[in-house]
Amino acid sequence: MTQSIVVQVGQCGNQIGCRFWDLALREHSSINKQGVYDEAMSSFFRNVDTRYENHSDIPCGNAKGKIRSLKARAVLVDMEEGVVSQMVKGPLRGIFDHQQLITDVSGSGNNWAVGHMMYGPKYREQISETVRKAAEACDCLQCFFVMHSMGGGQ
Ligand SMILES: Nc1nc2c(ncn2[C@@H]2O[C@H](COP(=O)(O)OP(=O)(O)OP(=O)(O)O)[C@@H](O)[C@H]2O)c(=O)[nH]1
Ligand SMILES: [Mg+2]
Repeated sequence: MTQSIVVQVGQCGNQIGCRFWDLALREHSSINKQGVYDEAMSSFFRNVDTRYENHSDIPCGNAKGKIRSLKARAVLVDMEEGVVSQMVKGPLRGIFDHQQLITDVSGSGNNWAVGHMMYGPKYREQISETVRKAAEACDCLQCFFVMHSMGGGQ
């Protein structure tokens, strides 16, 4: 089975991403009634529970807030930390760890030049390193989804 990595950037990208992960978990729990880690699940989630040898024995649960063994194959980038902070405090908090988050405080204020000239060079290395680590956790990487608005300074 192949895997996909979601890169969500800026307020819009992260808000849409938040809906995406919520829906992915809902779909999983309505189709996979036993709540086990299967191949379909591995497309968007990696399993960090090392206690089980056989993948299909791994319980990954259905209740969103309680999931601890699943981590989204995602990189969250926003130079204004508000939306990402809300996400990691909300019901989806269990599926992200802090190594997947790249945030700053002030944002670009809808100014593309600030994003391009200031935050771009400052965070380029960290973003590519985080994406590289997400790619290394895949057996067979199929694609990247990049979610962002067409406006905004990102
Ligand atoms: N469809 C949709 N559009 C959004 C959403 N949030 C913001 N936008 C649109 O995105 C554009 C602004 O871009 P943002 O994503 O807020 O900006 P940003 O990427 O965070 O960049 P800065 O805040 O300028 O650093 C505006 O056109 C908004 O209408 C959302 O949740 N859904
Ligand atoms: Mg913003």
